[in-house]
Amino acid sequence: MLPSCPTDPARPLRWDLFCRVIDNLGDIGVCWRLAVNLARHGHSVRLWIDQPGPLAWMAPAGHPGVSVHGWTEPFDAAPLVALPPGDVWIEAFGCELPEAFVAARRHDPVWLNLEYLSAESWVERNHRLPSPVLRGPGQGLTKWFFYPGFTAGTGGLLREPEAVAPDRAADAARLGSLGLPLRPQAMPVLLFCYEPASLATVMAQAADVDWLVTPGRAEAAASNLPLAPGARRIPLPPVTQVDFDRLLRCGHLNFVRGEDSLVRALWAGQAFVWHIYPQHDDAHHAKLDAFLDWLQAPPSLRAFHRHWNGIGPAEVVWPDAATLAGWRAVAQAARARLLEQADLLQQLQAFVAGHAAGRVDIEKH
Ligand code: TRH
Repeated sequence: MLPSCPTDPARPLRWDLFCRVIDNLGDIGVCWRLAVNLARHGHSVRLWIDQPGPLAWMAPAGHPGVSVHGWTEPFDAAPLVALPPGDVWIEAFGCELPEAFVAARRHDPVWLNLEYLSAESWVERNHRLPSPVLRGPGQGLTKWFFYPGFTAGTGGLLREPEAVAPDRAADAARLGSLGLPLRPQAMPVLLFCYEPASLATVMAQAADVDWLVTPGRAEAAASNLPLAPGARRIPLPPVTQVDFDRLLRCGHLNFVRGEDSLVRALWAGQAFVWHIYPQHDDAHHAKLDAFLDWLQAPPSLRAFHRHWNGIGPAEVVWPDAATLAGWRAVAQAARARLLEQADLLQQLQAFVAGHAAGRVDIEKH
């Protein structure tokens, strides 16, 4: 047994964060955001990632305190000797850490498995559960499940200062410099989605809208669809994560998808519709319902979500001004509830500090 890492909560820690990109942008998006948040709290982070390509436009300037390392298999552990050992390991979304990395450890870290986001009730039960490592070079260690979530009994959500107190003037100046041809009389609507079941119907109804269409799947899905009178498509380039958040704050209605942009839409406090990441066994249906329950979504917003996500026969109706105001009010109320709770960074730091003080098992059981 190696000595435990000195997780003195008063000193900045070294975090090894592992990310394996499955598809889309969520894996890298969440991990980059987490790394930056940790660094902003004084920690140093090594982000090990198998496909770092999108960081070239998502975060071209990098961030002080975050170093990005390629993760290739077989993992070459030799360079680790020259690096200070990590205090905390995070395997994001159940990506298994390379055995060579685990075997090369010089002390026993706090080992966390950061899971996917869900509003389902089982999340509170599973959050912070231990998972003893029974075989391999980590045998004898314990991994801990860490679940982000929307309630106080979960690990919370990542929340930057800009999410709490946005600088509207800086947002406007920066978005102005992107040169988007927004028209004052048209409503800006951000489109970030997969291939929604009702995209054609929605676009045909949405009059006087400036559609800010994100590149990739949304652009491919929307490019040839007929528009309603007075509507226009504005194709976006890939923008940095910071600018993406700004776009969400400026959109009067935001179509978001996956995991990370959903959270940013909540912080933006504007009306939004979520295209949930589809799972082959339709497990996302219950996940969507749980989220809409937590959101306290009115019937119009529920119906729109079901249609957008291809669930059930609900008739899609483009929201009028009053309906949209109602959706925005719901988003803002949810945001206010979230601001009352500890965020993911606070929870992570408290968990690691509790681990150092030997309190973790006692708290959970
Ligand atoms: O890309 P996604 O659909 O990612 C998904 C989900 O996270 C899903 O839960 C997961 O299982 C799957 O990947 C593997 O959506 P998401 O999570 O919103 O991530 C998008 C990220 O891309 C987010 O961090 C914002 C960022 N982004 C930019 O920074 N600039 C851009 O121009 C765009 C379009 C996105």
